[in-house]
Amino acid sequence: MNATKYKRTPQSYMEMESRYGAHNYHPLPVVLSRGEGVYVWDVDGKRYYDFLSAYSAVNQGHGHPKIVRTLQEQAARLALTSRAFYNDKLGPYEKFITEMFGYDKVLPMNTGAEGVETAIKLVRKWAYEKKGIPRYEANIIVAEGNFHGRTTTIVSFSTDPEAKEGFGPYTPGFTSVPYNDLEALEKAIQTHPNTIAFLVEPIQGEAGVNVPDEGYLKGAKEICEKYDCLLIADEIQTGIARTGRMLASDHEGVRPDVLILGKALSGGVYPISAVLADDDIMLSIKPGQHGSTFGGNPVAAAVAVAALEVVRDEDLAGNAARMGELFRNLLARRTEGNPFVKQIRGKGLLNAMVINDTPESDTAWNICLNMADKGLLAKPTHGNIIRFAPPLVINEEQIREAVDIIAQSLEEYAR
Ligand code: IF1
Repeated sequence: MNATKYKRTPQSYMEMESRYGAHNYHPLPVVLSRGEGVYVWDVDGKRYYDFLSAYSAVNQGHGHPKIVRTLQEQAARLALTSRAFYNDKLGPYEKFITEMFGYDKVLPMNTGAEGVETAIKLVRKWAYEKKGIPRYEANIIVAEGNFHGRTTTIVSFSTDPEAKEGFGPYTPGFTSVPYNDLEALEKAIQTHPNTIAFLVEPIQGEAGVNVPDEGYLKGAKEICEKYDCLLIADEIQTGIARTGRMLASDHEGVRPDVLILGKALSGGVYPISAVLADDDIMLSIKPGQHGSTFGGNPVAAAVAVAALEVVRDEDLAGNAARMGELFRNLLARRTEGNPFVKQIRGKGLLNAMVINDTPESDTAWNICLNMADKGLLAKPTHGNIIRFAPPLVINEEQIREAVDIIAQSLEEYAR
């Protein structure tokens, strides 16, 4: 037998993914095999700061002992029952999460996109039953530049050609308005009297950490109230302490009518999403009308409680606020005058740097390659924007070292 045939090099893993996997991603050329806290290691044992955190799913840090232990113990004890029967983890989880976020009820699902789909179905049902909207005439307003997932309905109201083009026919029932524009929102509701809801990200993640003006979400909530529409907040990426508060909506004291959570609701070990709402809305969906084989399974329920307890007990929101402030200040100071740095923006530990080059250029990609070389992983979005979103357990010393790496990479590039 030829032993070399079985040799596993970084190159061989990348080739296997390319040969046997669909080409729906273009990853940075690193092959990871281990993680702990804010760090990940590649197959050669090289350590990196993880400044993507699996798109904010790993807020609690890689391999958090409490979350991993909960996952292992519950998987061994009872993993899946389906919702045809009760289980002894779901009820306690539902009580815990509704009390934590202050809603009457929760509907458990798995992926973020499923959470968004669930919210859409929920508000439509509510509208036909409670609001008296003519059958199948309900309209939902969304924001330009949104990212809510990959299902056919969700890409139907995307404004990103990459996410949308070629996947029609598209689902009707959505109108989009410019983000961060309250006047446009109100006008759209007036133009579409069957509008039932406004679906929005408190900060647009995929759009490149697009932080709206202060008061935007509060204003949107007021407009929704004025026209008896529901505010649906997609906090799949901004929630669970990422922006320095438990929810990004908390920054403005806004309580969305429908709240969607995902990603870090599991600490990144399992796909868990949730839709929260009060009885008036949630009870519009009756037995048999919506569901999921895996939604609300015992592993998910146990893991979500553990993941939320970690966020609360370790004050990850407070740490995200403090470390985010430090990160933006240090980075701004260290990159002052660098011709490639156009803007640094963000809230808490959801941050981005806009690179001063066209979206078609490979400048941001090359800077990311250089940072990876120096031991920090981040990925460009929309060509010229680099997101910086480390796990929320990061400390001051680690922030300083990470800023050193980022600043050095940018300096080298500017030379
Ligand atoms: C991909 C970005 C992040 C989300 C919000 C719902 C979902 C997401 C606000 C869907 C998912 C992802 C998924 C991932 C890339 C990614 C992403 F690059 F597109 F912009 F996070 F920043 N709502 N975001 O951000 O959740 O169904 O994936 O669990 O699709 O490649 P999901």
